[in-house]
Amino acid sequence: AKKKPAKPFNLTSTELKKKIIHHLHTTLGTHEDKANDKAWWNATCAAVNELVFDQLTNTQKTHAKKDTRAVNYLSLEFLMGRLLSNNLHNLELFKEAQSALKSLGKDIYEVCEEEPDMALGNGGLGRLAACFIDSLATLDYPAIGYGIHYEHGLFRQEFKDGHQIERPDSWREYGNPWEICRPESVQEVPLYGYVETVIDDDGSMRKVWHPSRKLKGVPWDIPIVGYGAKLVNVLRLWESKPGEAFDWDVFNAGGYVDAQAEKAQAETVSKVLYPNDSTPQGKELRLIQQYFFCACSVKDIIRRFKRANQDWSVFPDKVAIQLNDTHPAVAVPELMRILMDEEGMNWQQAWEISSQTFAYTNHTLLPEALENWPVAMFEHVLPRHLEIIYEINRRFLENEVEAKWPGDDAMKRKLSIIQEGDERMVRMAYLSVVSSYKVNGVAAIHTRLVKKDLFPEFNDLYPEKIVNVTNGVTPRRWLKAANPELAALYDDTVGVDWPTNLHKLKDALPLADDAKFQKKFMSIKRKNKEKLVTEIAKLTGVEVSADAIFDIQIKRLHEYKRQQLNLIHILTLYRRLLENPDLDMVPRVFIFGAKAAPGYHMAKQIIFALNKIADKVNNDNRIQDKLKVVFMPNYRVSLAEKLIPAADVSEQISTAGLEASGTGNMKLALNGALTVGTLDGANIEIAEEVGDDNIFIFGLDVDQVEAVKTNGYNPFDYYYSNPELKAVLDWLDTDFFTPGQPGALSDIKKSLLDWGDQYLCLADYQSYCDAQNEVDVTYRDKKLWAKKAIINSATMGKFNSDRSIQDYVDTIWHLEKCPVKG
Ligand code: 26M
Repeated sequence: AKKKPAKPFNLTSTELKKKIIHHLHTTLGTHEDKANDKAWWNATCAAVNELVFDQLTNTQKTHAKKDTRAVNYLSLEFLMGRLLSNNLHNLELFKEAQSALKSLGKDIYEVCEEEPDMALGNGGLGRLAACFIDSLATLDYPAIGYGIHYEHGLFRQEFKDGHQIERPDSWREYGNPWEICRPESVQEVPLYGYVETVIDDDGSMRKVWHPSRKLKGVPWDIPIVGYGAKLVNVLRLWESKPGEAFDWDVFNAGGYVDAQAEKAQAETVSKVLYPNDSTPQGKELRLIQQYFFCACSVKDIIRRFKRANQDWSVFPDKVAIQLNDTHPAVAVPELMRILMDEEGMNWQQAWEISSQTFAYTNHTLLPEALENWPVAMFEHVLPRHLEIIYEINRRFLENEVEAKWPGDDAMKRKLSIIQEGDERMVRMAYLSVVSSYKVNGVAAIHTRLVKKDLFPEFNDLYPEKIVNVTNGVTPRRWLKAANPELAALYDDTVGVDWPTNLHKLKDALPLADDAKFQKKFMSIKRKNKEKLVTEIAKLTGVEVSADAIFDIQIKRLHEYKRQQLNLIHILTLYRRLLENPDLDMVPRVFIFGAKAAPGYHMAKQIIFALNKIADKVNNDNRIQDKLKVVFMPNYRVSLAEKLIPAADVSEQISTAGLEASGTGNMKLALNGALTVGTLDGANIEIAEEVGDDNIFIFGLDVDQVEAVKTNGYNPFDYYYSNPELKAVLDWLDTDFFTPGQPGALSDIKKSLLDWGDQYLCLADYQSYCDAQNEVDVTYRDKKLWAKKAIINSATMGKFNSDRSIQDYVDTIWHLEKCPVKG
């Protein structure tokens, strides 16, 4: 094994211990004798911050001085999870902190458990943003993440009689040690009002927006420590407050209550994260959230630009703005507005700059997930921005579309940023494509479909614009921190530099067949499973055995992700077991973690059904514990960190063509789970890396899905021709799982039959059952399974988010590294 490079901070555990105690006394105002774990956690964070804040200042000085090009990552979501363990790992001080706390009688894992998750995101898109800012800092790239300082992150999930209920999440109720408020950098945000056209003396025309309300954006900075801690970037999150023009006169004149109400309204803007991840609801508050944080961020970007530059024409050389989906697309008309209305540029000058600045990442092909805003609402909230969007659209249609398809009005209607009809809509995806210099999909197949199905005409118009950047995950959080024992095994086997060069794991491949290595690898898996057994008992009361196959599906609940396919397969096994309790099968524990959007009826039904099935199966002593079903409540980043290292099987079973990439698939394989999956999203690239023998691929591929749909799909064909399938679906109509409530699970059956089975579960059912049978057969051969698990983990090098970021840098951002001296 290679020698470790010098640590960023040469702190001994004794020195760290001193700092922790110091902060326990002076920051927390308590004492060793009476401090609880929360206080120890806070004191440890404060000790870490001493190092981090210093390096943050260094970084900001260096970046300001060098004025290098930077990327500004605009995202409504950053799903950060917990930061203490991650920061300690990135500072390479985890071991030191562990022994420091140990000598104080504290277990570091228990102390870390005190930290509430920063759940400022829904799922994949938000977690990707978090992995990306980790990689940007690790690779020495200047970057800022911009988002919203939500008071409440994604709701906390509880179950009541098997039903999901949503409870507010309050991640910073008692303060948060990681954030720094920057009142010196507040920004003002105008809203509503009207636009005046002014003709100046020289005959030229100007637009003046007279907003009727103003908000204030207060920035909170979270330091982002790169691995090795050379560079500390920031995540800047905006909190909304009433604007300065807040009516103190009304306040003094006895309008105290009204003024308080206005204040509350302003604070509502950053109050809560919208919990949808597939069907935007078109709520005015959501549009205001989007504009609020884009306006603050664009102003902040311009302020920094102006500090170092006089000449606007270099703006696109200094600034890249990445739009994480269309959610922040209103930043485009906002930049145009500032350049024209405030900086006095004409359209060409402003457009030249703006259209070289923005790039857009598409994360979904689901038509219902594409954001469209009613024109009337847009006009009410942002009248000037609507005008600008009209003008972007007019020039696009009259110049570019007309040049390519002369006289083709149908084409103009089709590609218009404004969708005509009863209720006219602003199509945010089209606005984003037209306004960006690059558009990217998030996995090879996804990008292919973005070009072919989502934006084919745009791809004809701009043949170089759409590119692929396959997603990745940070191996620091998802292997080093989450699976310390496997990380240590890799340290010993392939050397210690795999956290920054994940391809290094391949050096372990020759050992995939080695009995001793297999034993080490699988005994780590075993230990992780045993830890999860305890956690499952604690959180659900269900007793499971680590001898069983741990088969895990963790992701948002959505019909396209097909938790219901997993469900009907579980029922299939259960039926077989009831018919033959001596059935020879490897015991299996099916584990779920998933939140449903609060208004998504079918998703909530599927959760309810799984909970009811779990109740029945887990308490049925006829089946000799061969089958267990566990639904872990409140799935979130910190729970993922416990589940993923313990997984044997990773369920990635979306209808082909619908999961843009997936990133859980990468995390699970990296930790030695074997994938049962469709040829969808990044599964395809995972299969290429691990080889066809080491993954259980089933079901229709993208082309077959398309063919089935065009030929007219009828789920009843499968229902009537497959007796086992028919039996399990009919089971859902009885009250077997919901005693006294017949029909309580009928909607699931209906959705799979009467309502057309939109996601082709029945078409893939048999193939899925066969793949699951393969899993059972393969697992019996312990050595064969170990070999496949090792190959899965050791070939995940490509899915390092550092590689994704380097792809963005090479094809889209063109940044230069800007290392910082310690
Ligand atoms: C939109 C409007 C209003 C409220 C919420 C939304 C919204 C929020 C999140 C819509 C979609 C959101 O996320 C979509 C998402 O997470 N997509 C996933 O992105 C991952 C990262 O690229 C991919 O790996 C997943 O395949 C893709 O589903």
